[in-house]
Amino acid sequence: MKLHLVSGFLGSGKTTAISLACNQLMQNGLGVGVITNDQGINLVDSGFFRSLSIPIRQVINGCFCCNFNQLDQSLQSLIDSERPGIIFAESVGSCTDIVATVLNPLSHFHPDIQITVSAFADSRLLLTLLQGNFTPFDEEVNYIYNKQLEEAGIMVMNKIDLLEAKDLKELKRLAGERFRDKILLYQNSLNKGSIARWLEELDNPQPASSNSPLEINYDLYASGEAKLAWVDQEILMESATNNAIEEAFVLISKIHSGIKENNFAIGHLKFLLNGNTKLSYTTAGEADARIMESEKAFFATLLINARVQTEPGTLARLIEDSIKEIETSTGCKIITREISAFQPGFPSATYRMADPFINSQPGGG
Ligand SMILES: Nc1nc2c(ncn2[C@@H]2O[C@H](COP(=O)(O)OP(=O)(O)OP(=O)(O)O)[C@@H](O)[C@H]2O)c(=O)[nH]1
Ligand SMILES: [Mg+2]
Repeated sequence: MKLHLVSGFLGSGKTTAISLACNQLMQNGLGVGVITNDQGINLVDSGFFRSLSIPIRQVINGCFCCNFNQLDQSLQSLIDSERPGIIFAESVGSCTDIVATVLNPLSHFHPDIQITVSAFADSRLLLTLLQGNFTPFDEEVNYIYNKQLEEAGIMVMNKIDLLEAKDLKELKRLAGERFRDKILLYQNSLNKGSIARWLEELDNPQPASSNSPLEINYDLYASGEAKLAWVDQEILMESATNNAIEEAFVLISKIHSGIKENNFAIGHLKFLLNGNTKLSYTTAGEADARIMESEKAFFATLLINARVQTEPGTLARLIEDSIKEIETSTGCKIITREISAFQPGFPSATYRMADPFINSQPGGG
């Protein structure tokens, strides 16, 4: 059994790559499974994987490292019920230190499982950082971003299709200089060939030394996480005019533009419409809606997962105001079924091991 840990910042493309990789593996007759992870409970990504009939388990209410036992149980449950050859575990995009707190404990307790770690980065954001330019995020958030890249043996510089040729050349030069000892992949996760290349790399046994346990300042890490607000909200839209889908798109666009107008940096703003259509905005701006606005419906469900650099109360109010405005302008009725707004708590790992086979000490943080 192989387990591929997939880390990397919010919106860098982990779910996209994993879903395409699973499709390819399933087409080749291999059993797969995915473990999703988040600080929240009601996850767009879990719904997205379910809509693709990919078997999943979730580790919720905190990162893998703080919920190691839940991760372990999810792994066992997937193995027992699906007998997969390959499992992908996608860690929440605000999490780091996973070599010491996830990889090493897993290797310690499951020496029979072959484990890899890939860290994803949005090539555009990474290039900005490597060039020494300002990103839209505060320094403490960038600290997490850099730590995620530092620890993984395989670095996937993703979304290269969105870079101009000269920028890709520059990224290759700068990344080659900074990450000398890593396997560097320049990837377009929407492209089958690019995903096949990643899978090929994952198939090679990774020497334990290719991943590096971090020296990390947990206070700084925690303050980076605390800079981000999380709002998860599930709503039901009832249209007076059989236009619930169109009205949902208007609401999505209203929430996005509200966040932009306030100049809040977006980690990831994602939506799951009717349990099967994922729309996604990151700080670089793209939304990849498969347009279905002309579809007629009296009802639509919308799950909102917003991870944005601001206060949770501010973000929740912005979403609520957008909802009210859409109700007034379209005449539809919007019922909130579930909502939570918070910022991630101080990370406190179940285990922290500098080496899987030598020392073991409880706790990170
Ligand atoms: N053009 C392009 N878009 C991509 C690529 N990979 C991902 N995306 C888009 O980037 C957005 C975010 O992708 P996700 O796969 O949801 O990112 P993620 O890392 O799983 O995000 P979190 O789980 O929130 O941390 C979506 O709009 C994807 O369609 C890529 O290689 N090229
Ligand atoms: Mg994801």
